[in-house]
Amino acid sequence: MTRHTYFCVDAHTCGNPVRVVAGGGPLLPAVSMAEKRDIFVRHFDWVRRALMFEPRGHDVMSGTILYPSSREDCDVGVLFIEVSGCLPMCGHGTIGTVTAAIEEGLVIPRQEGRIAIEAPAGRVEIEYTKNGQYVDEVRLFNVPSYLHARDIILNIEGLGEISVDLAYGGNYYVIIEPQANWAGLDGMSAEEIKRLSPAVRRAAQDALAPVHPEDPRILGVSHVMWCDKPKAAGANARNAVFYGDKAIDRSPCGTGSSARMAQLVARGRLAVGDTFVHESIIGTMFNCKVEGTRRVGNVDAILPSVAGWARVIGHNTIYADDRDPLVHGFQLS
Ligand code: PYC
Repeated sequence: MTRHTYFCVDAHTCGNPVRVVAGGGPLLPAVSMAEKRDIFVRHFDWVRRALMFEPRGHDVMSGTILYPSSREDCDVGVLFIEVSGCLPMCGHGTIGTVTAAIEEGLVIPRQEGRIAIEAPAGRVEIEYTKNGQYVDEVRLFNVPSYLHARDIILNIEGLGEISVDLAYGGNYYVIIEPQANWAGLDGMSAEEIKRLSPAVRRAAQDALAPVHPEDPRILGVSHVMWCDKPKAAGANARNAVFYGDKAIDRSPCGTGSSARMAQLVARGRLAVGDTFVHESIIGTMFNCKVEGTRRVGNVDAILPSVAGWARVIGHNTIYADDRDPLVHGFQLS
């Protein structure tokens, strides 16, 4: 019998789960986080499935495994695990992980209020503010984000022809705004989002098959963002982001907000220096900003920042035990 034990700090960022594996994750060689991600996906993906899917997780579960970073300029390496796989970058995951890591003393910052993480998608600087022992807010300065394609027509069963944009913010997002064949989020149930999104994602992938201009390991359309006007006072826009097979982000989605700002800047609807308050499907908000610009390969990109709060909800020691016929998790189809 083999029992693997994972020492986790469970948290949520604006409603979306973040399970931080602080101990027990598989040992990986001292290479970059991008290479660690490749090795993990090839040899240890069962760990992700065990910790994310039922019966230890659920259809929306998301988390991270902490590693030492091999970069001098980073305080910790972060591997993102979730129901859809191992993302190159995750915004809500970063906010929850930094909150848990600081509050629980898992990372000792070299300078109070600032750390840098090594994500598979690159180095991400973080600023956080504290109130006593608690972290109030985390702001991440995300990877350069850019609009990959605009005005792409997709024919989707159940919707008809829709026009979408595709943008990168650490993951590739199909972005759908209200239009003739889609009235907006108010007329759409969560079940409908889950039913329509896989077809939209498939069609966008078939049409565009994006590959990151500087890192060919980052590729493919993974997320679908349905956009609408805000409901909450102070917000600029609202979204529902679909990922995996059944998940809708309860937070406003950090990489999604970065992709959305890149799209809006490219379309002249937002400018460098502008703030952008993004509202989630449950009314929680991220305070985002277009910090600057950068070239990525041959394309114009923005440097986005995203700020939000997270709460630690408990410690969770989880077993993945060979005696358990469901050790590798399951998902209802
Ligand atoms: O916050 O970047 C994000 C994210 C990705 C998937 C779910 N949340």
